[in-house]
Amino acid sequence: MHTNVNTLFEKLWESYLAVTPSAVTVHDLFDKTQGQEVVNDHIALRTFNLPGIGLSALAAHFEAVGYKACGEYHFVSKKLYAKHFEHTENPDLPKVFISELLLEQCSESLQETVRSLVANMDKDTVTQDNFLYSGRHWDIDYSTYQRLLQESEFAAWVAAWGYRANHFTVSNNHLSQFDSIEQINQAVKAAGLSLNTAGGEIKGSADVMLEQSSTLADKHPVAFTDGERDIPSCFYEFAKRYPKPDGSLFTGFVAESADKIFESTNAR
Ligand code: OOG
Ligand code: NI
Repeated sequence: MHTNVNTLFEKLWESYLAVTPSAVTVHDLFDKTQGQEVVNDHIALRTFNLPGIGLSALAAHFEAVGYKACGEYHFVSKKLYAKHFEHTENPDLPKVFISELLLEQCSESLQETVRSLVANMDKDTVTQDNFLYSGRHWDIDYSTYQRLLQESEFAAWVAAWGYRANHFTVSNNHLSQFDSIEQINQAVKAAGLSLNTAGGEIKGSADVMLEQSSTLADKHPVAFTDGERDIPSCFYEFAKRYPKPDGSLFTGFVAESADKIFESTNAR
């Protein structure tokens, strides 16, 4: 486990950039117009709820550098469970959203496939420093990926990409030259990128204290045992937070919006 939170995020960023070339375009868009560092609202990671590699195993890496669990979320039709984490001392550090696929709710065949992939993984790797950005620990062929895709886009994504951040999120609240998600969306589209339109370009509203949008994941080559293929990798998100009745900014997530953000990595 890392002891330095900044090193952990730097490494997560590097492994994300390696498969998400459009992230450079997005990052430049806001860094150049702002002349300052982009502040990340949050990042997200995914896993399966198998012993030793579930949500809590990933969370332990963040807990080791000062994070604590703050909210939980259920996605019934996607068969996912998630929690979000905040840093106990530094509210400017990115929040972390971790989700796991509830395998016991999936078909026997999906369960068997996932168990056999994960069986190839050395369980000690889970506690190593680099685990959260270590990618895939098993071989997979393209037809297995496609079979998973038919039942669960989430399962197929984790099976193909393994452990890495699936998105970083620009905090609109920290951008001085963009007042709204709408304005950000215009700039992102003008830069030639496509937005995830599931549930509309903007998910949420001031009423739920959170507005979000995201790009569609890049298509990036993955090595399958039977050859390399381009499949959806990772994406960029934009979030604007609104104050709670007590005046402090809302720090949670909105399940109905998150449900649509997951679809940023859907095959299409
Ligand atoms: C996480 C989707 C949810 C949000 O901001 O609501 C999310 C994922 O795609 O793994 O990031
Ligand atoms: Ni997100």
